[in-house]
Amino acid sequence: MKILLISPERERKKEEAFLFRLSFLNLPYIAAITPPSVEVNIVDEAFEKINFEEKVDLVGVTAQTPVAPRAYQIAEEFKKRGVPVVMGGVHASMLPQEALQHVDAVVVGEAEEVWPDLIEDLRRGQMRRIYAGNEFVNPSTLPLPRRELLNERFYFPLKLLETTRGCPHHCDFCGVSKFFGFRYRNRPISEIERELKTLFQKEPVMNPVFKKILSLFSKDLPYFLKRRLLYIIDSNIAGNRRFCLELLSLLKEFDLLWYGHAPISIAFDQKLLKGFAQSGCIAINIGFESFSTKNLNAMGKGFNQPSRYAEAVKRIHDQGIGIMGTFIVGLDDDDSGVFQRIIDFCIDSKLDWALTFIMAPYPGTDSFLRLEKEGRIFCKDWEKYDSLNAVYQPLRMSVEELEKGMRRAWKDVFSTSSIYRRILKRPWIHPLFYLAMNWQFHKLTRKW
Ligand code: B12
Ligand code: SF4
Repeated sequence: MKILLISPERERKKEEAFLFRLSFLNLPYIAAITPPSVEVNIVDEAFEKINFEEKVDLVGVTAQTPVAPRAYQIAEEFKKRGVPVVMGGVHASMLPQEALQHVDAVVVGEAEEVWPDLIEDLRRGQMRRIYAGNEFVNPSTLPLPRRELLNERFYFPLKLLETTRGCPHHCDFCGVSKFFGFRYRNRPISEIERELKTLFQKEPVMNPVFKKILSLFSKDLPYFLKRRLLYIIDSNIAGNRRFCLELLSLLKEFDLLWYGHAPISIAFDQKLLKGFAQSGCIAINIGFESFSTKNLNAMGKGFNQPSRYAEAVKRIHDQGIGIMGTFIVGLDDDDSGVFQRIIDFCIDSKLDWALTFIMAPYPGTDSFLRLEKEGRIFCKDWEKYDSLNAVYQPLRMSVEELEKGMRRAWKDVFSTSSIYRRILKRPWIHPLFYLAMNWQFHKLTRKW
Protein backbone atom coordinates (compact mmCIF):
# COMPACT_ATOMS: atom_id res chain seq x y z
CA MET A 1 0.00 0.00 0.00
CA LYS A 2 1.17 3.51 -0.83
CA ILE A 3 0.10 6.80 0.80
CA LEU A 4 0.87 10.31 -0.36
CA LEU A 5 0.70 13.07 2.26
CA ILE A 6 0.43 16.62 0.94
CA SER A 7 1.03 20.02 2.49
CA PRO A 8 -0.84 22.34 0.09
CA GLU A 9 0.29 25.86 -0.73
CA ARG A 10 -2.06 28.59 -1.84
CA GLU A 11 -1.01 30.97 -4.57
CA ARG A 12 0.50 33.83 -2.72
CA LYS A 13 1.03 37.29 -4.01
CA LYS A 14 4.73 37.64 -4.56
CA GLU A 15 4.99 40.47 -2.07
CA GLU A 16 3.43 38.35 0.67
CA ALA A 17 5.84 35.46 0.31
CA PHE A 18 8.03 35.11 3.37
CA LEU A 19 11.67 34.48 2.71
CA PHE A 20 12.49 31.89 5.34
CA ARG A 21 10.42 28.73 5.13
CA LEU A 22 10.02 26.51 8.16
CA SER A 23 9.62 22.78 7.93
CA PHE A 24 6.63 21.16 9.66
CA LEU A 25 5.89 18.25 11.96
CA ASN A 26 2.27 17.21 11.42
CA LEU A 27 2.75 15.07 8.30
CA PRO A 28 6.02 13.55 9.62
CA TYR A 29 3.97 12.55 12.70
CA ILE A 30 1.29 10.95 10.51
CA ALA A 31 4.00 9.09 8.61
CA ALA A 32 5.46 7.85 11.89
CA ILE A 33 2.15 6.34 13.06
CA THR A 34 1.54 4.62 9.72
CA PRO A 35 2.16 0.85 9.86
CA PRO A 36 5.69 0.10 8.58
CA SER A 37 4.35 -2.10 5.75
CA VAL A 38 2.85 1.01 4.11
CA GLU A 39 5.02 3.23 1.88
CA VAL A 40 4.60 6.92 2.73
CA ASN A 41 5.78 10.01 0.87
CA ILE A 42 5.35 13.69 1.71
CA VAL A 43 5.00 16.45 -0.86
CA ASP A 44 5.29 20.11 0.12
CA GLU A 45 3.52 22.06 -2.59
CA ALA A 46 5.47 25.18 -1.67
CA PHE A 47 8.45 23.58 -3.39
CA GLU A 48 7.26 20.53 -5.34
CA LYS A 49 4.71 19.96 -8.08
CA ILE A 50 2.01 17.46 -7.20
CA ASN A 51 1.86 14.53 -9.62
CA PHE A 52 -1.86 13.85 -9.83
CA GLU A 53 -1.22 10.77 -11.99
CA GLU A 54 0.84 9.03 -9.32
CA LYS A 55 -0.56 5.59 -8.44
CA VAL A 56 -1.32 5.74 -4.74
CA ASP A 57 -3.90 4.05 -2.53
CA LEU A 58 -4.66 7.09 -0.38
CA VAL A 59 -3.92 10.81 -0.34
CA GLY A 60 -3.84 12.71 2.96
CA VAL A 61 -4.01 16.50 2.98
CA THR A 62 -3.45 18.87 5.87
CA ALA A 63 -4.60 22.49 6.04
CA GLN A 64 -4.83 25.49 8.23
CA THR A 65 -7.81 27.67 7.32
CA PRO A 66 -6.16 29.92 4.68
CA VAL A 67 -4.98 26.92 2.68
CA ALA A 68 -8.20 24.90 2.98
CA PRO A 69 -9.56 26.00 -0.44
CA ARG A 70 -6.36 24.81 -2.11
CA ALA A 71 -6.52 21.53 -0.15
CA TYR A 72 -10.05 21.01 -1.48
CA GLN A 73 -8.92 21.60 -5.09
CA ILE A 74 -6.15 19.04 -4.68
CA ALA A 75 -8.58 16.55 -3.14
CA GLU A 76 -10.97 16.92 -6.06
CA GLU A 77 -8.20 16.30 -8.61
CA PHE A 78 -7.31 13.00 -6.93
CA LYS A 79 -10.93 11.98 -6.44
CA LYS A 80 -11.55 12.50 -10.18
CA ARG A 81 -8.85 9.87 -10.73
CA GLY A 82 -10.47 7.47 -8.27
CA VAL A 83 -7.97 7.98 -5.44
CA PRO A 84 -9.55 8.29 -1.97
CA VAL A 85 -8.61 11.41 -0.01
CA VAL A 86 -8.54 12.03 3.74
CA MET A 87 -8.09 15.42 5.35
CA GLY A 88 -6.89 16.32 8.83
CA GLY A 89 -5.65 19.36 10.73
CA VAL A 90 -7.28 22.29 12.49
CA HIS A 91 -9.59 23.50 9.72
CA ALA A 92 -11.12 20.14 8.80
CA SER A 93 -11.48 19.32 12.50
CA MET A 94 -13.48 22.49 13.09
CA LEU A 95 -15.60 22.11 9.93
CA PRO A 96 -15.75 18.38 9.13
CA GLN A 97 -19.04 18.64 7.22
CA GLU A 98 -17.61 21.30 4.92
CA ALA A 99 -14.48 19.21 4.32
CA LEU A 100 -16.55 16.11 3.58
CA GLN A 101 -18.02 17.86 0.55
CA HIS A 102 -14.54 17.63 -0.98
CA VAL A 103 -12.84 14.61 0.60
CA ASP A 104 -13.81 11.02 1.44
CA ALA A 105 -12.89 11.06 5.11
CA VAL A 106 -11.91 13.52 7.83
CA VAL A 107 -9.74 12.92 10.87
CA VAL A 108 -11.09 15.17 13.60
CA GLY A 109 -8.57 16.26 16.24
CA GLU A 110 -5.31 14.56 17.01
CA ALA A 111 -4.67 11.70 14.61
CA GLU A 112 -2.45 9.34 16.61
CA GLU A 113 -5.26 7.23 18.11
CA VAL A 114 -7.37 6.83 14.98
CA TRP A 115 -5.02 6.79 12.00
CA PRO A 116 -4.09 3.06 12.29
CA ASP A 117 -7.85 2.20 12.29
CA LEU A 118 -8.35 4.30 9.17
CA ILE A 119 -5.57 2.42 7.36
CA GLU A 120 -7.05 -0.91 8.42
CA ASP A 121 -10.52 0.15 7.20
CA LEU A 122 -9.02 1.31 3.92
CA ARG A 123 -7.37 -2.10 3.41
CA ARG A 124 -10.77 -3.71 3.89
CA GLY A 125 -12.40 -1.18 1.55
CA GLN A 126 -14.55 0.18 4.39
CA MET A 127 -13.16 3.61 5.16
CA ARG A 128 -15.61 5.62 7.29
CA ARG A 129 -16.41 9.30 6.74
CA ILE A 130 -15.26 10.60 10.13
CA TYR A 131 -12.51 9.42 12.45
CA ALA A 132 -12.51 11.17 15.80
CA GLY A 133 -10.42 10.19 18.80
CA ASN A 134 -12.45 9.90 22.01
CA GLU A 135 -9.69 11.25 24.19
CA PHE A 136 -6.71 13.51 23.83
CA VAL A 137 -3.52 11.67 22.95
CA ASN A 138 -1.22 10.65 25.78
CA PRO A 139 1.98 12.43 24.72
CA SER A 140 4.24 9.78 26.21
CA THR A 141 3.09 7.50 23.36
CA LEU A 142 4.12 9.90 20.60
CA PRO A 143 6.60 8.41 18.12
CA LEU A 144 9.53 10.30 16.66
CA PRO A 145 8.27 12.26 13.64
CA ARG A 146 9.72 11.03 10.33
CA ARG A 147 11.56 14.23 9.42
CA GLU A 148 13.64 12.33 6.88
CA LEU A 149 10.62 12.38 4.53
CA LEU A 150 11.02 16.16 4.14
CA ASN A 151 13.68 17.55 1.85
CA GLU A 152 15.75 19.55 4.30
CA ARG A 153 17.26 21.67 1.52
CA PHE A 154 13.91 23.46 1.18
CA TYR A 155 13.83 24.87 4.68
CA PHE A 156 15.63 27.26 6.97
CA PRO A 157 18.04 25.05 8.94
CA LEU A 158 16.07 25.16 12.13
CA LYS A 159 14.82 21.97 13.77
CA LEU A 160 11.25 21.84 15.04
CA LEU A 161 10.30 20.05 18.25
CA GLU A 162 7.01 19.52 20.07
CA THR A 163 7.19 18.96 23.83
CA THR A 164 3.62 19.63 25.00
CA ARG A 165 0.06 19.78 23.73
CA GLY A 166 -2.87 21.86 24.93
CA CYS A 167 -3.07 25.15 26.77
CA PRO A 168 -4.64 25.91 30.15
CA HIS A 169 -5.91 29.30 28.90
CA HIS A 170 -8.88 30.05 26.77
CA CYS A 171 -8.36 33.06 24.52
CA ASP A 172 -11.44 33.48 22.36
CA PHE A 173 -9.58 33.94 19.05
CA CYS A 174 -7.28 30.95 19.48
CA GLY A 175 -7.89 27.42 18.24
CA VAL A 176 -5.36 25.72 20.49
CA SER A 177 -7.37 24.87 23.59
CA LYS A 178 -10.41 24.10 21.40
CA PHE A 179 -8.34 21.67 19.35
CA PHE A 180 -5.86 20.20 21.84
CA GLY A 181 -7.91 20.78 25.00
CA PHE A 182 -7.32 22.67 28.24
CA ARG A 183 -5.44 19.83 29.86
CA TYR A 184 -1.82 20.72 29.35
CA ARG A 185 0.02 17.52 28.47
CA ASN A 186 3.77 17.19 28.37
CA ARG A 187 5.98 14.49 26.92
CA PRO A 188 8.33 12.71 29.33
CA ILE A 189 11.72 14.44 29.51
CA SER A 190 13.45 11.14 28.61
CA GLU A 191 11.46 10.99 25.35
CA ILE A 192 12.32 14.59 24.50
CA GLU A 193 15.96 13.80 25.17
CA ARG A 194 15.76 10.75 22.88
CA GLU A 195 14.36 12.94 20.12
CA LEU A 196 16.87 15.76 20.68
CA LYS A 197 19.71 13.24 20.39
CA THR A 198 18.53 12.43 16.85
CA LEU A 199 18.78 16.14 16.00
CA PHE A 200 21.90 17.38 17.80
CA GLN A 201 24.97 15.99 19.45
CA LYS A 202 24.94 16.30 23.21
CA GLU A 203 28.24 18.12 23.46
CA PRO A 204 29.57 21.69 23.31
CA VAL A 205 28.82 23.43 20.05
CA MET A 206 32.52 23.50 19.11
CA ASN A 207 36.08 23.60 20.37
CA PRO A 208 36.28 26.42 22.99
CA VAL A 209 39.14 28.20 21.20
CA PHE A 210 37.28 28.39 17.89
CA LYS A 211 34.17 29.36 19.76
CA LYS A 212 35.97 32.23 21.43
CA ILE A 213 37.41 33.50 18.15
CA LEU A 214 34.05 33.37 16.37
CA SER A 215 32.34 34.95 19.35
CA LEU A 216 34.48 38.04 18.81
CA PHE A 217 32.21 38.68 15.79
CA SER A 218 28.99 37.43 17.35
CA LYS A 219 28.14 35.17 20.28
CA ASP A 220 25.58 33.44 18.09
CA LEU A 221 27.84 32.76 15.13
CA PRO A 222 29.11 29.32 16.32
CA TYR A 223 25.51 28.13 16.71
CA PHE A 224 24.46 29.37 13.28
CA LEU A 225 27.50 27.84 11.61
CA LYS A 226 26.91 24.51 13.34
CA ARG A 227 23.14 24.75 12.80
CA ARG A 228 22.34 24.26 16.45
CA LEU A 229 19.01 26.01 16.16
CA LEU A 230 15.71 24.80 17.54
CA TYR A 231 12.11 26.04 17.40
CA ILE A 232 9.86 24.57 20.08
CA ILE A 233 6.46 24.83 18.43
CA ASP A 234 4.36 24.41 21.60
CA SER A 235 1.80 27.17 21.95
CA ASN A 236 2.79 27.72 25.55
CA ILE A 237 6.06 26.28 26.71
CA ALA A 238 5.53 27.40 30.31
CA GLY A 239 2.10 25.87 31.04
CA ASN A 240 3.59 23.63 33.75
CA ARG A 241 6.38 25.33 35.69
CA ARG A 242 8.06 22.17 37.00
CA PHE A 243 8.11 20.53 33.59
CA CYS A 244 9.35 23.75 32.01
CA LEU A 245 12.29 23.96 34.44
CA GLU A 246 13.24 20.35 33.69
CA LEU A 247 13.03 20.99 29.98
CA LEU A 248 15.26 24.06 30.30
CA SER A 249 17.91 22.02 32.14
CA LEU A 250 17.81 19.44 29.36
CA LEU A 251 18.16 22.07 26.64
CA LYS A 252 21.17 23.51 28.42
CA GLU A 253 22.96 20.15 28.10
CA PHE A 254 22.61 20.32 24.32
CA ASP A 255 24.32 23.72 23.99
CA LEU A 256 22.08 25.23 21.33
CA LEU A 257 20.01 28.31 20.57
CA TRP A 258 16.24 27.98 20.64
CA TYR A 259 13.04 29.95 20.63
CA GLY A 260 9.44 29.23 21.57
CA HIS A 261 6.10 30.67 22.67
CA ALA A 262 5.24 31.68 26.24
CA PRO A 263 2.85 34.07 27.98
CA ILE A 264 4.15 37.38 29.29
CA SER A 265 3.82 36.16 32.91
CA ILE A 266 7.18 34.37 32.63
CA ALA A 267 8.84 37.81 32.81
CA PHE A 268 7.87 37.99 36.47
CA ASP A 269 9.21 34.55 37.41
CA GLN A 270 12.91 35.19 37.95
CA LYS A 271 13.90 31.52 38.33
CA LEU A 272 12.13 30.54 35.13
CA LEU A 273 13.58 33.49 33.29
CA LYS A 274 17.12 32.62 34.39
CA GLY A 275 16.48 29.05 33.23
CA PHE A 276 15.40 30.35 29.83
CA ALA A 277 18.55 32.44 29.54
CA GLN A 278 20.92 29.65 30.61
CA SER A 279 19.32 27.13 28.25
CA GLY A 280 20.18 29.17 25.15
CA CYS A 281 16.83 30.89 24.61
CA ILE A 282 17.32 33.50 21.90
CA ALA A 283 13.69 34.61 21.70
CA ILE A 284 10.38 34.26 23.42
CA ASN A 285 7.36 34.70 21.24
CA ILE A 286 4.83 36.64 23.32
CA GLY A 287 1.25 37.49 22.45
CA PHE A 288 0.81 41.02 23.83
CA GLU A 289 -2.33 41.28 21.69
CA SER A 290 -3.64 44.64 22.94
CA PHE A 291 -3.06 47.68 25.16
CA SER A 292 -6.72 47.81 26.11
CA THR A 293 -7.72 45.88 29.22
CA LYS A 294 -11.27 45.94 27.88
CA ASN A 295 -10.12 44.07 24.78
CA LEU A 296 -7.97 41.68 26.80
CA ASN A 297 -10.78 40.85 29.23
CA ALA A 298 -13.22 40.35 26.37
CA MET A 299 -10.88 37.90 24.65
CA GLY A 300 -10.20 35.94 27.85
CA LYS A 301 -6.61 37.14 28.11
CA GLY A 302 -7.07 39.30 31.20
CA PHE A 303 -3.81 37.87 32.58
CA ASN A 304 -1.98 40.25 30.22
CA GLN A 305 -1.47 43.55 32.04
CA PRO A 306 -0.65 46.38 29.62
CA SER A 307 0.57 48.59 32.48
CA ARG A 308 3.40 46.07 33.02
CA TYR A 309 4.32 45.41 29.37
CA ALA A 310 7.33 47.74 29.37
CA GLU A 311 8.61 46.32 32.66
CA ALA A 312 8.16 42.76 31.34
CA VAL A 313 10.15 43.56 28.20
CA LYS A 314 12.93 45.06 30.29
CA ARG A 315 13.10 42.07 32.62
CA ILE A 316 13.37 39.66 29.68
CA HIS A 317 15.95 41.86 27.94
CA ASP A 318 17.98 42.05 31.15
CA GLN A 319 18.48 38.29 30.85
CA GLY A 320 19.81 38.73 27.30
CA ILE A 321 16.70 37.21 25.74
CA GLY A 322 14.96 38.83 22.78
CA ILE A 323 11.22 39.11 22.24
CA MET A 324 9.11 38.38 19.20
CA GLY A 325 5.87 40.16 19.96
CA THR A 326 2.48 39.82 18.35
CA PHE A 327 -0.40 42.29 18.47
CA ILE A 328 -3.99 41.99 17.30
CA VAL A 329 -5.88 44.94 15.81
CA GLY A 330 -9.49 45.51 14.89
CA LEU A 331 -10.78 44.47 18.31
CA ASP A 332 -13.96 46.10 19.59
CA ASP A 333 -12.19 48.67 21.76
CA ASP A 334 -9.64 49.61 19.07
CA ASP A 335 -9.87 53.05 17.49
CA SER A 336 -7.66 54.28 14.68
CA GLY A 337 -4.97 55.33 17.20
CA VAL A 338 -4.13 51.69 17.95
CA PHE A 339 -1.55 51.37 15.17
CA GLN A 340 0.56 54.28 16.41
CA ARG A 341 0.40 52.95 19.99
CA ILE A 342 1.84 49.64 18.78
CA ILE A 343 4.56 51.30 16.69
CA ASP A 344 5.57 53.59 19.59
CA PHE A 345 5.67 50.73 22.06
CA CYS A 346 7.80 48.56 19.77
CA ILE A 347 10.32 51.33 19.23
CA ASP A 348 10.36 52.76 22.77
CA SER A 349 10.73 49.38 24.46
CA LYS A 350 13.16 48.12 21.78
CA LEU A 351 11.04 45.13 20.98
CA ASP A 352 13.28 42.88 18.93
CA TRP A 353 10.70 41.86 16.34
CA ALA A 354 6.94 42.32 16.18
CA LEU A 355 3.98 41.51 13.96
CA THR A 356 0.59 43.17 14.02
CA PHE A 357 -2.28 40.97 12.87
CA ILE A 358 -5.86 41.81 12.04
CA MET A 359 -8.14 39.73 14.23
CA ALA A 360 -9.12 36.64 12.26
CA PRO A 361 -12.14 34.78 13.60
CA TYR A 362 -11.07 31.23 12.74
CA PRO A 363 -13.95 28.77 12.40
CA GLY A 364 -14.66 26.88 15.59
CA THR A 365 -13.35 29.62 17.87
CA ASP A 366 -15.54 31.62 20.23
CA SER A 367 -14.71 34.83 18.40
CA PHE A 368 -16.11 33.32 15.18
CA LEU A 369 -19.34 32.31 16.92
CA ARG A 370 -19.76 35.74 18.52
CA LEU A 371 -19.08 37.78 15.38
CA GLU A 372 -21.28 35.45 13.33
CA LYS A 373 -24.11 35.91 15.82
CA GLU A 374 -23.64 39.67 15.65
CA GLY A 375 -23.84 39.46 11.85
CA ARG A 376 -20.46 41.16 11.41
CA ILE A 377 -18.61 38.53 9.34
CA PHE A 378 -18.86 39.63 5.71
CA CYS A 379 -16.30 37.30 4.11
CA LYS A 380 -16.10 33.51 4.23
CA ASP A 381 -13.42 33.12 1.63
CA TRP A 382 -11.05 31.13 3.85
CA GLU A 383 -8.02 32.27 1.86
CA LYS A 384 -8.54 35.70 3.36
CA TYR A 385 -8.37 34.29 6.91
CA ASP A 386 -4.68 35.00 7.17
CA SER A 387 -4.80 37.95 9.59
CA LEU A 388 -3.64 40.30 6.85
CA ASN A 389 -7.19 40.90 5.56
CA ALA A 390 -10.27 42.08 7.44
CA VAL A 391 -13.10 39.57 7.18
CA TYR A 392 -15.52 41.18 9.64
CA GLN A 393 -16.80 44.66 10.35
CA PRO A 394 -14.76 46.34 13.11
CA LEU A 395 -16.69 48.56 15.55
CA ARG A 396 -14.61 51.71 15.84
CA MET A 397 -12.99 52.07 12.43
CA SER A 398 -13.68 51.20 8.82
CA VAL A 399 -12.40 48.05 7.13
CA GLU A 400 -10.16 50.19 4.95
CA GLU A 401 -8.67 52.00 7.96
CA LEU A 402 -8.01 48.65 9.61
CA GLU A 403 -6.24 47.11 6.62
CA LYS A 404 -4.22 50.25 5.87
CA GLY A 405 -3.35 50.73 9.55
CA MET A 406 -2.10 47.15 9.86
CA ARG A 407 0.17 47.61 6.86
CA ARG A 408 1.43 50.91 8.23
CA ALA A 409 2.29 49.20 11.52
CA TRP A 410 4.38 46.60 9.67
CA LYS A 411 6.08 49.24 7.54
CA ASP A 412 6.94 51.49 10.49
CA VAL A 413 8.06 48.70 12.78
CA PHE A 414 10.36 47.37 10.05
CA SER A 415 11.57 50.76 8.76
CA THR A 416 15.33 51.32 8.72
CA SER A 417 15.17 53.92 11.49
CA SER A 418 13.09 51.59 13.67
CA ILE A 419 15.49 48.70 13.06
CA TYR A 420 18.38 50.99 13.94
CA ARG A 421 16.75 52.10 17.19
CA ARG A 422 15.49 48.69 18.25
CA ILE A 423 18.33 46.42 17.14
CA LEU A 424 21.51 48.32 16.43
CA LYS A 425 21.55 50.72 19.37
CA ARG A 426 23.19 49.27 22.44
CA PRO A 427 22.59 47.31 24.61
CA TRP A 428 22.61 44.58 21.95
CA ILE A 429 20.52 41.45 22.20
CA HIS A 430 21.47 38.79 19.65
CA PRO A 431 21.96 41.50 17.00
CA LEU A 432 22.94 39.08 14.22
CA PHE A 433 19.78 37.02 14.58
CA TYR A 434 17.43 39.98 14.95
CA LEU A 435 19.02 41.99 12.19
CA ALA A 436 18.41 39.08 9.80
CA MET A 437 14.85 38.57 11.09
CA ASN A 438 14.00 42.27 10.81
CA TRP A 439 15.68 42.73 7.47
CA GLN A 440 13.60 40.08 5.74
CA PHE A 441 10.44 41.83 6.93
CA HIS A 442 11.89 45.19 5.96
CA LYS A 443 12.34 43.88 2.42
CA LEU A 444 8.87 42.36 2.44
CA THR A 445 7.11 45.51 3.60
CA ARG A 446 9.01 47.70 1.11
CA LYS A 447 7.33 45.66 -1.65
CA TRP A 448 3.85 46.53 -0.32
C1 B12 B 1 4.20 26.16 14.33
C2 B12 B 1 2.96 26.88 13.88
C3 B12 B 1 3.05 27.67 12.75
C4 B12 B 1 4.36 27.83 11.98
C5 B12 B 1 4.68 26.64 11.14
C6 B12 B 1 3.54 25.94 10.55
C7 B12 B 1 4.04 24.62 10.04
N1 B12 B 1 4.76 24.66 8.95
O1 B12 B 1 3.80 23.63 10.70
C8 B12 B 1 4.11 29.13 11.17
C9 B12 B 1 4.75 30.26 11.95
C10 B12 B 1 4.66 29.19 9.75
C11 B12 B 1 2.59 29.23 11.23
C12 B12 B 1 1.87 29.99 10.36
C13 B12 B 1 0.51 30.18 10.47
N2 B12 B 1 -0.27 29.74 11.47
CO1 B12 B 1 0.28 28.49 12.83
N3 B12 B 1 0.67 27.38 14.26
C14 B12 B 1 1.74 26.75 14.58
C15 B12 B 1 1.51 25.95 15.88
C16 B12 B 1 2.08 26.76 17.04
C17 B12 B 1 2.06 24.54 15.88
C18 B12 B 1 1.66 23.69 14.66
C19 B12 B 1 2.07 22.26 14.87
O2 B12 B 1 2.96 21.77 14.20
N4 B12 B 1 1.44 21.55 15.84
C20 B12 B 1 1.78 20.17 16.16
C21 B12 B 1 1.11 19.22 15.15
C22 B12 B 1 1.45 17.78 15.49
O3 B12 B 1 -0.29 19.41 15.32
P1 B12 B 1 -1.22 19.61 14.05
O4 B12 B 1 -0.57 20.39 13.01
O5 B12 B 1 -2.54 20.06 14.51
O6 B12 B 1 -1.38 18.09 13.50
C23 B12 B 1 -2.08 17.10 14.22
C24 B12 B 1 -3.56 17.00 13.81
O7 B12 B 1 -4.11 18.22 13.39
C25 B12 B 1 -3.59 15.99 12.73
N5 B12 B 1 -3.36 16.38 11.34
C26 B12 B 1 -2.83 17.49 10.82
N6 B12 B 1 -2.76 17.39 9.49
C27 B12 B 1 -3.23 16.19 9.15
C28 B12 B 1 -3.36 15.59 7.91
C29 B12 B 1 -3.88 14.31 7.83
C30 B12 B 1 -4.03 13.65 6.52
C31 B12 B 1 -4.30 13.64 9.02
C32 B12 B 1 -4.87 12.30 8.95
C33 B12 B 1 -4.16 14.27 10.26
C34 B12 B 1 -3.62 15.52 10.31
O8 B12 B 1 -2.56 15.11 13.07
C35 B12 B 1 -1.50 15.78 13.76
C36 B12 B 1 -1.09 14.88 14.90
O9 B12 B 1 -2.14 14.66 15.77
C37 B12 B 1 -0.05 25.91 15.91
C38 B12 B 1 -0.65 25.78 17.28
C39 B12 B 1 -0.55 24.35 17.76
N7 B12 B 1 -0.14 24.19 18.96
O10 B12 B 1 -0.78 23.41 17.02
C40 B12 B 1 -0.44 27.19 15.18
C41 B12 B 1 -1.73 27.20 14.37
C42 B12 B 1 -1.85 25.90 13.63
N8 B12 B 1 -1.48 28.29 13.42
C43 B12 B 1 -2.51 29.00 13.18
C44 B12 B 1 -2.53 30.09 12.28
C45 B12 B 1 -3.77 30.94 12.32
C46 B12 B 1 -1.47 30.37 11.43
C47 B12 B 1 -1.43 31.46 10.34
C48 B12 B 1 -2.70 31.60 9.53
C49 B12 B 1 -1.02 32.75 11.03
C50 B12 B 1 -0.91 33.91 10.10
N9 B12 B 1 -1.69 34.90 10.36
O11 B12 B 1 -0.16 33.94 9.18
C51 B12 B 1 -0.25 30.98 9.47
C52 B12 B 1 -0.75 30.12 8.30
C53 B12 B 1 0.31 29.43 7.56
C54 B12 B 1 -0.24 28.82 6.30
N10 B12 B 1 0.15 27.59 6.03
O12 B12 B 1 -0.99 29.41 5.59
C55 B12 B 1 -3.72 28.50 13.94
C56 B12 B 1 -4.64 27.69 13.01
C57 B12 B 1 -6.07 28.16 13.00
C58 B12 B 1 -6.76 27.56 11.82
N11 B12 B 1 -8.05 27.43 11.91
O13 B12 B 1 -6.19 27.24 10.81
C59 B12 B 1 -3.05 27.66 15.08
C60 B12 B 1 -3.89 26.49 15.60
C61 B12 B 1 -2.71 28.63 16.24
C62 B12 B 1 -3.87 29.33 16.87
N12 B12 B 1 -3.54 30.28 17.70
O14 B12 B 1 -5.04 29.11 16.70
N13 B12 B 1 2.08 28.46 12.22
S1 SF4 C 1 -2.36 31.52 25.91
FE1 SF4 C 1 -1.77 31.39 23.74
S2 SF4 C 1 -2.07 29.24 23.16
FE2 SF4 C 1 -3.14 29.55 25.10
S3 SF4 C 1 -5.26 29.96 24.48
FE3 SF4 C 1 -4.23 31.95 24.72
S4 SF4 C 1 -3.42 32.48 22.67
FE4 SF4 C 1 -3.98 30.29 22.66
